Amino acid sequence: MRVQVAIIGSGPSGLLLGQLLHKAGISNIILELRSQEYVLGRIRAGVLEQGTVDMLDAAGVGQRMHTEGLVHDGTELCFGGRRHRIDFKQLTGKTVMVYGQTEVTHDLMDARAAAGLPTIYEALDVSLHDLDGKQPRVRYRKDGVEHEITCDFVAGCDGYHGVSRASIPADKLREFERVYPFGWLGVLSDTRPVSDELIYSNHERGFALCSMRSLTRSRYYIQCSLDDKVADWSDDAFWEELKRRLDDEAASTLVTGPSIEKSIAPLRSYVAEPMRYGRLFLAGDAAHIVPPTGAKGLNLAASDVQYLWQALAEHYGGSDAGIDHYSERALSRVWKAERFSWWMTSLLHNFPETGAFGRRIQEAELDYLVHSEAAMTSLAENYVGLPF
Ligand code: FAS
Ligand code: PHB
Repeated sequence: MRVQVAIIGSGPSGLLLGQLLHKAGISNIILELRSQEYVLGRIRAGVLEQGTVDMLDAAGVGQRMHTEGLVHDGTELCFGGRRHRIDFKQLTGKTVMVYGQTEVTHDLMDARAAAGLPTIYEALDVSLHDLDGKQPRVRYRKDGVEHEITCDFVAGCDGYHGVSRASIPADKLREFERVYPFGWLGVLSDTRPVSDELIYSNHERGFALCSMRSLTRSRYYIQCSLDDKVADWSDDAFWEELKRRLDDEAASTLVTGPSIEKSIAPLRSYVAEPMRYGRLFLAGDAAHIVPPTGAKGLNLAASDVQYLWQALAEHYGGSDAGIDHYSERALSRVWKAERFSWWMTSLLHNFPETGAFGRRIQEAELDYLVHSEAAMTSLAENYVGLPF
């Protein structure tokens, strides 16, 4: 089989890239390791920047998002037993869209199917070949049968554990990483959200986040030990700990209920440079990971895809300026989002190793933040998304 672009991975990066390439008349196929049901079963991001919303509209998949998504004008920081609002709209003129990654993935999969575009699910042993030549090849096994695809380019959209980054010779890659000494225990519940907007809480017992997927489905997180296992946490234990980390009003009005999903995610900051090797381009989590505190992971995948589909369209229009500039352009925005995600994580989580001094510094920074329009504007402009 031959296509212009072979996309590895059917997460948001791969699906959005496939849709935008198709609209630009560029043939593509997606190879996905897992089943479609497995991909849709993963519970991940919840907040979309305006730039991501605009891209989903440009891809022709924004309808349900505008109908079912929730536009948020701000968020609240909770510390010292009180909540403080950061008014994105007043400070930046921008808002964010609360619409789960699962729904984004669903909408993109539906659009891909409607366009009759090929996706090979449960494609095993994907391997990439001749990436440094003019005719890369991708091999995979499906139902016991070996297949080979020849293409012009390979888009590595296969996440942190994928095969694409691993196919780049080690001496061609520079990696930057920070692993955090804690994780996030997340719960999804069909309960009314505790507040109209998200609440990010800094508490001496640990970080907590109150988010949502709709007006009837809530998403909550608490900072937990990396030694914790999901089985260690009953629903009741989770709800009681979450209440301890919130202000009195939120704790008393929190609607609890059975968890419909419960998982622990480790937190890391990670960047691989460059995001290109020959005819292979990395996008999304395949190239970088952020701690979810700043709600940047999915949104960074979107800006990578924006730069990549434009660069590939330029190539087929006769100019390689875009593909030659892709890595540098993408990394410029990636590192700013890495910085913001690291800063939000450092500000809001409990770091026992920094001791009482570190705690006082956090308290002083939070107090300064909520009393300084300049500081709140800086948080707001990063949270709503820096320009693509
Ligand atoms: P993805 O990892 O979503 O997709 C990669 C795809 O490639 C997967 O479907 C995988 O099965 C497939 N794949 C892997 N190896 C392959 C191979 N060898 N061959 C073929 N296919 C292969 N971001 C936020 O903004 N907020 C959050 O709250 C948040 N929570 C998260 C929780 C967890 C547990 C994780 C892991 C991430 C979270 N993220 C969050 C980040 C997340 O949303 C990512 O940024 C987003 O999924 C990135 O999308 P992709 O780049 O498409 O990668
Ligand atoms: C979520 O709703 O899953 C979510 C929202 C904001 C974050 C992280 C996760 O910063």
